[in-house]
Order: sequence, then structure tokens, then C-alpha cells
Amino acid sequence: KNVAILGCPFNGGQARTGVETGPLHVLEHGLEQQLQSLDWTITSCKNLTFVPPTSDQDEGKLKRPRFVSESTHKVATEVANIIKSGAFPLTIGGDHSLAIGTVSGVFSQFPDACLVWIDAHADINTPQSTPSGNIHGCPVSFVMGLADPCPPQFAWVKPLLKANKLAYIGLRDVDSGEREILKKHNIAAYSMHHVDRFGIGKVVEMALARVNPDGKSPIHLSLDIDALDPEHAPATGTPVRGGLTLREACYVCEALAETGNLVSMDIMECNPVLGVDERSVTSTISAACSLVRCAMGETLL
Ligand code: DIR
Ligand code: MN
Ligand code: MN
Ligand code: MN
Repeated sequence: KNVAILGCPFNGGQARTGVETGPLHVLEHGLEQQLQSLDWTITSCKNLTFVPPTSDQDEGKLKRPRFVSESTHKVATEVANIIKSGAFPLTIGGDHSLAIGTVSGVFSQFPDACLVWIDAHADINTPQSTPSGNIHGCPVSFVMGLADPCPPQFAWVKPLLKANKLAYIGLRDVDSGEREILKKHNIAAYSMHHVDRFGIGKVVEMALARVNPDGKSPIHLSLDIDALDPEHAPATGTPVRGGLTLREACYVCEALAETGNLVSMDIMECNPVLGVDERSVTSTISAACSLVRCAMGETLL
């Protein structure tokens, strides 16, 4: 069991500073030692550096398109190389626009993979539908090739993700344009309503049946810490009340670990600077570490 940890101190996909300090806090919480005690060998643990370009004009509504494109391209290359080396890429954000890179990297190596996206938000706005212009609300549309036309900065992004290989869990703040896209492409989207109605166990089972019916696809998990209820993870840029409990989110991670098909994971959007006090920072970071450990086999007996 080899894991390569990729710290991505990147904030260019949204407006609030502080999210770039997420990786440092997660590592200072002892994640490396925690993974080692789960019998993982850490083959590398590095922090990428992201330097904003001196000029970065808006592209239509999109903010900082060059910075996001160049940074995520770098992440895509790193993630692909980690997989080629035989290790599990664990990417720590940074904002969720980074997933343009992680998903591109994973699907370049595992074309038949599926993507499980745990988030309060669907992050599937197109350059046309985005209400904010923040690219962290758009990564899924980019890797699906829904941006029409594709912004020139992102010409390198290939449409590797098919609608039937994507499942969401935890949604509760979806824009109207996103809602249309989810419907049009018949995407497996489980909101908090479904979690309440069916329970988290059944929701994960239904999600996996949709995106991985034969159980053979490699799985990439992209986890936005704001999927959790702000009670458990307050230090994040766009908290939304009424979210997953820590146990529900851990359960999803455990169930994915249990499939034996999980090949890569992102943990994104921890913003320690937004914690109102020390306790709220610690609870957010320790929740992030718990989720990673659950995805990496901690609670499988
Ligand atoms: C909103 C918020 N849907 C947007 N998205 C967030 O800006 O596109 N994503 N917060 O994480
Ligand atoms: Mn976000
Ligand atoms: Mn989110
Ligand atoms: Mn997100």
C-alpha cells in the first residue's frame, strides 16, 4: 500500500484567502503518521508551488482563468505520474477547482474510472451558467467537456468524464443552471433529502449501482469539506447548514474503501483562516483527517 501526498496550497478558484493554508494544517495534524499506522507507505509528500501570473484577465465571467488553468495542469501531471509510479494520489487542497487537475490526472490513467463527488455544491457550472465566476464552482463541467465553447486557457482539459460515471452525495446548494445540467445528463445526484429519506447506507449503495454497476471501475473520490454540516466543519469558504454528520461522511469513505476500487482521493476547501476560534479550526482539520483515514481503511476490521 503506497500513497503519495500532494499538498496543493491553491486559492485561485474562489475569492477567500486562507484555503491555501489547508494542506499545511492537515499535515501538521499528523496525517502522515496516521496513515503509516494504517500500514501505508508514504512514497512522497510534497507541496506544489503555485505562482499567479502577472496578468490574468477575466475570460467572460470566469475569474483568474490562467492561474487556475496553469495550476490545475500541473496537478494533472503530478497525479498521473503518481499513479504511474503505482501509488495512491492523496491530494490536499486548496480550493475545489484543483479537481480539474486531479480528475484529469486520474482519468488519463484509468479511462474507465468513476467519480464520487461529496459536496454541498455540485460544482458543475459552465463558464456560461456560473453566477459567481469562481472556477471552484465549475470543475465538473470542465472535465465533462460541457463548457461550450471551452475557454481557451483550458484547451488542455480533455472531456474524459462521462455523465454516467459521476455520482454526487450531500448536495444542498445547487444553482438553477446546475440543476438543469444534472437533469439533462441524468446524473446520479443524491442530495441531503435522499440521505434523510433512505439513510446514508442505502444512498451509497444506490450511487455505486448507478456509476459502477459491475463493480469493476476504479473510483476517484473528490471530497469537499463543506459536505459536512458546519457544526463539524465550520472553517470553510462556503458553509451550508443541514449537511452530513461526521459519521455519515465517514461512512461514505468507509464504503468506498470497502469496494477495494478506490484509486485516488481529494480533500478540499479546508480554510483554517475562517475558523472563528481555535476549536473550530481543529474540528475542521481533524474531521478532514478522519475522512481520509476512513477512505484509507481505518475502520475496516
Ligand atoms: C456556487 C457556489 N455554486 C458557484 N459554489 C461553491 O459559485 O458556482 N462551490 N461554493 O464549492
Ligand atoms: Mn467550494
Ligand atoms: Mn462545496
Ligand atoms: Mn466543492
